[in-house]
Amino acid sequence: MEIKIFNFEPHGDSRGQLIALEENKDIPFDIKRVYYMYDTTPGVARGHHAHKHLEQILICVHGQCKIKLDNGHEIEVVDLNQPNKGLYVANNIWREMFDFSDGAVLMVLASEYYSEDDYIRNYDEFLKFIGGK
Ligand code: T46
Repeated sequence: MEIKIFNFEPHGDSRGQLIALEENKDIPFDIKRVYYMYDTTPGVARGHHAHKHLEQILICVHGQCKIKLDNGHEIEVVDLNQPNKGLYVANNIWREMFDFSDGAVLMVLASEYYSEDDYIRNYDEFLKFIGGK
């Protein structure tokens, strides 16, 4: 499976680092929504679903976590461990986020507004959905 990682350019100086992300430049879509998760309970995994249309970029802006991506044929696990590293997650990919470090903040830039209709939350339905494409 092709994994797309973006290495964003920090604007660093003696004060520290700053990263700026612009839609359709640094991020390959219109950014309609931003959300982030924090205070994650130790040991839990989140996600366990796919999206019919949504595209996203995941950035662990503090701490680290792992992302498992499954296209129905192959599984890859990506470490998100730097605030300048963005993982592109396309539609039709089953995803899981796990191994959150203490204090980790996972920020997500999304191409669509929130819509429960876009979720596929059952793995067998996901396999049927991509099989039917
Ligand atoms: C994804 C992964 C990476 C909203 O009301 N608006 C929102 O924009 C989002 C993302 C969630 N919610 C509500 C829906 C649930 O009641 O927040 C609650 C938790 O959402 P969920 O269980 O879907 O969260 P995760 O961490 O399992 O998955 C999230 C995104 O939902 C999903 O699109 O790709 O992060």
